[in-house]
Amino acid sequence: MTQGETLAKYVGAFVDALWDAGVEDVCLCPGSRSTPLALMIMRHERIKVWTHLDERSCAFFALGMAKANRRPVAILCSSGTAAVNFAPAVFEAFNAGVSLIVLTADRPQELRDVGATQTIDQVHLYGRSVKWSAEMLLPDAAPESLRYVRMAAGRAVAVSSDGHPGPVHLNFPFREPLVPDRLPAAARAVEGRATLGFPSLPRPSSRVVSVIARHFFSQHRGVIVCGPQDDPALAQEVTSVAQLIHYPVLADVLSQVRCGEHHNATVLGAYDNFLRDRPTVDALRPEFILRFGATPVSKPLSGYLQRYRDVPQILVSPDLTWRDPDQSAETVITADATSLCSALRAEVTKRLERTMELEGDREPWLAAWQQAERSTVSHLSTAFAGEASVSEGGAFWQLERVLPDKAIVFAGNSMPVRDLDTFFGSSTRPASFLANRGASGIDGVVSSALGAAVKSQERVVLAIGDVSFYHDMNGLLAARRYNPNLTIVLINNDGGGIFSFLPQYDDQDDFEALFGTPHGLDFAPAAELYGLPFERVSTPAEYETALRASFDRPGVSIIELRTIRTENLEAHRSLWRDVATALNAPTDVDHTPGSVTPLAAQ
Ligand SMILES: Cc1ncc(C[n+]2csc(CCOP(=O)(O)OP(=O)(O)O)c2C)c(N)n1
Ligand SMILES: [Mg+2]
Repeated sequence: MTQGETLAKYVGAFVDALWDAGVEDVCLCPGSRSTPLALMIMRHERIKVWTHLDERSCAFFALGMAKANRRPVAILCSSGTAAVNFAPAVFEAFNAGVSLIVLTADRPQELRDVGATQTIDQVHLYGRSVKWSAEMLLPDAAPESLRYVRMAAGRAVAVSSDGHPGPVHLNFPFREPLVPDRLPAAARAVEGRATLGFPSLPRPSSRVVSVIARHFFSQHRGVIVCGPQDDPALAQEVTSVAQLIHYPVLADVLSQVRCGEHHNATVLGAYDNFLRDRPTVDALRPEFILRFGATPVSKPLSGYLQRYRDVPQILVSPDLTWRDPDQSAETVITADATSLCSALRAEVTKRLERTMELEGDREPWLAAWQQAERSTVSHLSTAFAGEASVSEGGAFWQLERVLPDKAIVFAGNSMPVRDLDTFFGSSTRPASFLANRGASGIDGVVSSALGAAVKSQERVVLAIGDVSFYHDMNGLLAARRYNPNLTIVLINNDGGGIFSFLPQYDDQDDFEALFGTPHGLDFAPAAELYGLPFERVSTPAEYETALRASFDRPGVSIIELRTIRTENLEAHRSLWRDVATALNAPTDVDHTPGSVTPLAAQ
């Protein structure tokens, strides 16, 4: 058998099995060593190929696709530093629980560690930040090898999608010549079928359900916290339970619980503002806390959870990743959140039907939370409605008002995701929210939003800071190539605005050079480079008109809002001061985004 035939059989078997296992999209970059995989993937009749030039952007684009449609996406690159450029997105995928199948091409064993060009040590390149990694066999058409390579494809997808999803890495050594023959599918066909995995989520045991239900019935001052998570079904289940037991649901903007038809009076989204107020935190002392999802964006909320470490706190986790950096939880339960909530709903309903009574007078507890929420929202509305030019917070408050139903908001790290969480309210209008919060890098956000947009039927709006935008300007090539419906709101405060909220702001001597890092860039020519419409706006009317025009126009548009970092800091401070006053507790307000522990810049 010629090398070309062997490659066609072996690599073809792998690619067919990837498709069988559920991989519909592959994002890849050019290179020589990856030729066998690139050609066989391209020749597959059904797999869709997305080409990119920059591996870092490529991997982040794939990550955005996988986040948006919650399906595995494969990425492929050549050997050497190309594979290292996948790393930021691989680490984000690992932390955030996103299914990525990472395929890297490599030199064969005899060319490793002997001075061959474009060769680095790629074995276990991503360390412990992949769920599985395997060094693949050299191409070989023996039945054992073909069975193995197909099993590896099925297993890679199954491991990657199981429980808390994540990346897997397969490193493929290839010896030259690298071009597979064009064998017809029938000639390539190998006996048997691919091994497929069927991941299933952990269902809660009846013991777990009854332990939590007992808390529900005996503790009337209870709180449910929903942190970042991507299952759209959780919202309906968790809010139904909350309504039955009269607990407030503190819904992180990335929890998918804040906005949608399931929304009811238990769902709160303005707590980041009012939990900065110490008297309010004192007054809202809970007896029991039930938590879902990853670490909330809001530091005041994390502060609240730390403050009440002494009350029973149960954290529900999809697997053994205990996402509780402050160690506030007393108990961690491994279960699928949505299944657990539906089991809890059934259990609570059953107990109520048996005329078991919820202890305590529950109305005042929920009403106190709702009152804090109402007072905050009313104050924010007055403050933002009166703005002459759109502030960074106002950008999110106003976005909520004009966003089309079912749109996806992708938030950049640093202040955008925090301002989204703080100022984008809760409502019955459906919307979903994404961000790269696994490793909270500012390095691939443009690409991830573009990836999410190509997989979404709905409008995607990316809100991003200028430093993050600069970081991934390369990613804009995908806007030109694939032109999905994406509105980019570029919040340009000429540097890292978040750092003004941190203690190092007090050291003004070195602050601008080390943290503020003004760059003075005009981004209009960058938009022009990629042929994208670019508009700079300032007043609320201009902003609204530009947003609406972008929603009506197919493709990618960039709207730039220029703000001033010092004014932004003062605007946040005075809002929170006034919110506290409105809550009738004007003292002791903490002005940093991280109110209890210092905010780590992420
Ligand atoms: C890859 C990476 N490098 C550095 C950081 C640290 N960092 C966190 S926020 C930030 C500044 C971001 O500025 P910008 O995107 O303009 O947002 P702003 O703070 O102005 O809202 C930096 C450098 C990071 N999170 N990720
Ligand atoms: Mg900035």
